[in-house]
Amino acid sequence: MKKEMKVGTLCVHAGEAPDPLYGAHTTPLYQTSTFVFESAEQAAARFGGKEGGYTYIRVAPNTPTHAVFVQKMAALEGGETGQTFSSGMAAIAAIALSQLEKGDHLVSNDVVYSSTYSLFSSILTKFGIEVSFVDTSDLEEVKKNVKKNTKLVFLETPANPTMTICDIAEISKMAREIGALSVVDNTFATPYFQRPLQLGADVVLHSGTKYIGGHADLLGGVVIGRRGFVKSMRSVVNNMGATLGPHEAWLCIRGLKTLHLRMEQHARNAMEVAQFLEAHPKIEWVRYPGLPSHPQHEIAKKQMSGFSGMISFGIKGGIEAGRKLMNRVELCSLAVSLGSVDTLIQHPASMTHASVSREVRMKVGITDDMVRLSVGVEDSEDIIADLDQALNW
Ligand code: LCS
Repeated sequence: MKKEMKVGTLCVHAGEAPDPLYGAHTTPLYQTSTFVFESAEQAAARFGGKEGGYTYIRVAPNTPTHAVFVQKMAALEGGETGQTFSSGMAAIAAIALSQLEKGDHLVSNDVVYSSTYSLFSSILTKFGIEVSFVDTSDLEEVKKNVKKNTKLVFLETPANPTMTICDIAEISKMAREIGALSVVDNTFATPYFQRPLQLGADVVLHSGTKYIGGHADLLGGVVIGRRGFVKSMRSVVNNMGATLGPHEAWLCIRGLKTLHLRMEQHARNAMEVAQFLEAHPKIEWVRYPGLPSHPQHEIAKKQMSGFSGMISFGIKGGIEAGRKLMNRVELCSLAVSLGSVDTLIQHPASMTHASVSREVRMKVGITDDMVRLSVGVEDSEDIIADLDQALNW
């Protein structure tokens, strides 16, 4: 595919070609666990790494369906190649396990998805890896915390659930200077609004469960980076077994075909909902990167071409009032996950981030009054009307 194709065209076409066997227009779903070889010699060449191609579903590049998903994502992120996983967490675990060893130091955002926090704070540390959770929105803090043995700098921006933004270009530069790898969890923004590799990051990853799949019907993950980096993950990929199912890979391809359309609508709706909430007398505060009131609005404008569909806000009356709101919504679903076509509402302190201690939550700003909205692609008037009636007590 020509380099200069626009993003919408890439969403629809990148990585795909008519099936050479029967001419099927859409990418076939290779629902198979194993592959038949033409000869014992060919099998030996494939397993010996002398010939590319497919062997067994757990072994990269898994199946031709997975390969198309990787190519589409690589085109969208502007990266060389990648690897799919059974979940976003599997993708993060594989990056950490393949790049870090005993005595290495990891710098991470202090606000990250709760399982990322647990993986870093409770699991990696068991293997002698040192972890520092840092307010990465403050470049001085990052500078103060990187050390000689820092091997990996992990950024989640916008961060789940505070929507804190950090400067990908500046921090990637700092990481490069000390020989550390910069990794960005781009789940909230998607490559439609933010392309970390173009900003200087080494690796980008997604929970494919969210905007990539887009319809709340699958679990998946994907990592994009340079060929050498992806190769360096291969042993962990092939032996850990956190393999994406072929059907999920196929659903991700289908989801990506409309990523550009969905993201435009998510962002347009989120801006309208954020403005509605900011003006509402029962709302204490709103965090949406597109609002001038967001503390890192300027950085967001610099590195994002749009502000996606995630909002967090505090309600007057704290958690009791928040519960009342969540119990009163009718159109919005009270559910975790995010990035689906339908609007989801949840309470981070008692739901997504309940596994993070209250002390840590308070320190990093995951307050008890915080409600998180994943704004869907419905008509914005209807989402706002639902929130308005739910707040009317
Ligand atoms: N990264 C981010 C930023 C996430 O929000 C999540 C999941 C993950 C990684 C992990 O992805 P998974 O393994 O679930 O595919 N976030 C969730 C959330 O906020 N609610 O439920 C899941």
